[in-house]
Amino acid sequence: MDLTVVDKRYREAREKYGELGIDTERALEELQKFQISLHCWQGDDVQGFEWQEISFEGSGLQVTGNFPGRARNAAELRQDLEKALSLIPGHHRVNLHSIYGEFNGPVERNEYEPSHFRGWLEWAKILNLKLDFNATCFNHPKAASGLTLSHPRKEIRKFWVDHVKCCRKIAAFFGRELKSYSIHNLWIPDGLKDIPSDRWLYRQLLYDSLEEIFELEFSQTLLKDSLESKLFGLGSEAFVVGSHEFYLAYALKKGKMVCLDLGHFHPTESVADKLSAILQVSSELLLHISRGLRWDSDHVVIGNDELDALAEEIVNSPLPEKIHLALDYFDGSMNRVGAWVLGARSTLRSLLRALLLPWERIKQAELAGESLAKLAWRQIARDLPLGAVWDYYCLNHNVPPEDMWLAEVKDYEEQVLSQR
Ligand code: RNT
Ligand code: ZN
Repeated sequence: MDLTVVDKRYREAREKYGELGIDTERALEELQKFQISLHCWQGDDVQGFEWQEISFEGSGLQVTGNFPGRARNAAELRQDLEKALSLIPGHHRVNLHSIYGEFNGPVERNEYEPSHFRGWLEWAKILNLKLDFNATCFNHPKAASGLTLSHPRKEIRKFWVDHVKCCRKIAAFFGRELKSYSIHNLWIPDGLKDIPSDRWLYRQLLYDSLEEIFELEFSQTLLKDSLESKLFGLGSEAFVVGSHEFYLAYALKKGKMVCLDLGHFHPTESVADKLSAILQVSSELLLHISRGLRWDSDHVVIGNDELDALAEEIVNSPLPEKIHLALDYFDGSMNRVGAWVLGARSTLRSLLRALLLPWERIKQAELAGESLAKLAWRQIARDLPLGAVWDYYCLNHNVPPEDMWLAEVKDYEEQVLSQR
């Protein structure tokens, strides 16, 4: 698209928004502040680089699709991430799972060390990227039963406790080296396929494991811990040990944050509604932005009502910087680089949409009890030229506008992915 056309359309849009008292320049400045943590695991269908074949048994996770070009090693994954980042406006973060270390031979998960992530660190330094991190308590023979930190057998629990301890150290190492906190998120698959007879036992075991894990304290400038709950998973239909209530209670008591994954609640439950509730008490939280179709299906994020509602809550929060954004989905049925780009761009575009709503009018109408006007302003806002502002933002950040990124992804597919 011609630069001058984008410019002209933007100027027209700015005027149109201005008539409603909306300052597009301010919105674009605000948008620039949002950082999204790009999940490395979309690049290779959550395979990782361990020496042993991974199995999804007991993990509750399922990746479908066999699109060609999956990254097979760290160099390819980094190359793909770079491509994706070059098509997403703004400056973002990268989220690693522990199985993406460069191990050069058999290393057990309770032996993971910062040195296994030197390659990622050097890369992040060159690109000025901050890294987040995740323990991987799944896709492993010791997790095949679907129980890890709450396993009734002490030695299994200990193995996973030690693994998470290693991972928190690695995250803190990133924090120190990159001079920015690293978020360590903990999700475990623990649960039961059928009716539990002793819910208390598993939750007490998990509680005790967490106490051991968090014994070692780090400054929040290096490491921020988050805990991710789930409603149910494959094989944990009847009972999930780390439920929302469990982690919320734990996090509030211990000064940790919770991670809310959009796919981890009942389909009619609104995650957007939870932000202002939790943040009255908790000082921060993490979002796993995903798109569940009927269940926690981890579909690629695209704009929809749920994402828009979430974005509205984020931009209306008095402390938007306390809401950490990360993507979480894995779809192997399409170009994986494009899947990152689409999800990140859709999230940013929803944030921009939310920043450009006529809030003054909507809020005033609500406070004055004018319900009709409140709804009408929302409806009127649907006709505003959001796309023109978005394209202008993209071009200003040297990334292609909405109708052009797909061609670049296709090009990369032909030049790079299809050669693998
Ligand atoms: C699983 C959780 C978790 C994972 C990643 C790979 O249901 O959403 O966040 O997706 O750790
Ligand atoms: Zn998640």
